[in-house]
Amino acid sequence: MTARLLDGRAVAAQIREELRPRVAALAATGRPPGLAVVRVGDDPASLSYVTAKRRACAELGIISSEWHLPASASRAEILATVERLNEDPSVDGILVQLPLPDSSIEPDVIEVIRPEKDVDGFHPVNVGRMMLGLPAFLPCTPHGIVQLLRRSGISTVGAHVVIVGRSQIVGRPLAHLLSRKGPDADATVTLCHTRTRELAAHTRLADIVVAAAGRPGTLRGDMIRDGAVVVDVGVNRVPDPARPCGYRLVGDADFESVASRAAAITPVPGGVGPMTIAMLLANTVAAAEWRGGAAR
Ligand code: L34
Repeated sequence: MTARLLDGRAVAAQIREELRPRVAALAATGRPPGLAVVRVGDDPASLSYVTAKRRACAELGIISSEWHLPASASRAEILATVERLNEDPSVDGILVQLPLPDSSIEPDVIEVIRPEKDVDGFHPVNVGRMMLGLPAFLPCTPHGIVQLLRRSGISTVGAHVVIVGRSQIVGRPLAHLLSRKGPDADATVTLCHTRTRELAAHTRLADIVVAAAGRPGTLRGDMIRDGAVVVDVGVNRVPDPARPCGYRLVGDADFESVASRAAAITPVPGGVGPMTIAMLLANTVAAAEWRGGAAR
């Protein structure tokens, strides 16, 4: 079998087209949607993701601003930056790009973002609301995966989904979204992680495998059944002297061996990454539409 590619770039473009009239309606009121991005330090991957996010905003007519702080910025400086953006009426959405140089302050920084501006869906209020099935900003990567599957015609209803990786921003919320009731969910979910015994024994039972461990080679062809669907969330830079930039991107799945057995697979790049950005745009537009707190 040769796997069908699940084209995240194409589906993301479709989502952007659906957002376009909503952005235009907001712009017509004189208040286009506004996104503020906070970036701390000089992590090259963060710079590349933030640049892609700002470009996507500009293309759609969302006003974006970037607040770049040095790696040496203190906890108080970062919190003060977020608090200023909380008070700024032109800012509908606030995103603090993770990881922070000092990851121990991430919970405090996330918690200071006003929940109605938390377009990443990371604030405890949004996490709690999501868990309870109340209206909430959904985290962009897991929501992007749900949309990519649905818009690619892959049903999760009654399916066994095995997720490898229990992160707070991907694996854990995805397990929740896919196991809840509803047409884009209703899956039976197994959440695997670094301490899982016999990982392959789990992944081989899956109709859909999500590789979200952040490590290349997490999933190999011999770990899936013929005809499984594979969602590869990894974005890993591996050294490649043959490239001008000195690296290439690989996912968490060993693409060759997995694609030879799978029915469908998301490529890296061009799979989940663009979907993450599309869902950020969608959350920002929703934040602007809900301005003033109509939904909460
Ligand atoms: N606060 N921090 C916050 N929100 C997020 O949603 C993120 N994430 C993750 C890292 N930190 C965050 C992202 O934005 C990962 N992530 C992300 C976003 C976009 C892409 C990858 C990861 C992406 O566009 N990937 C492209 C290739 C990009 C490249 O060339 O480097 C792709 O096609 O996969």
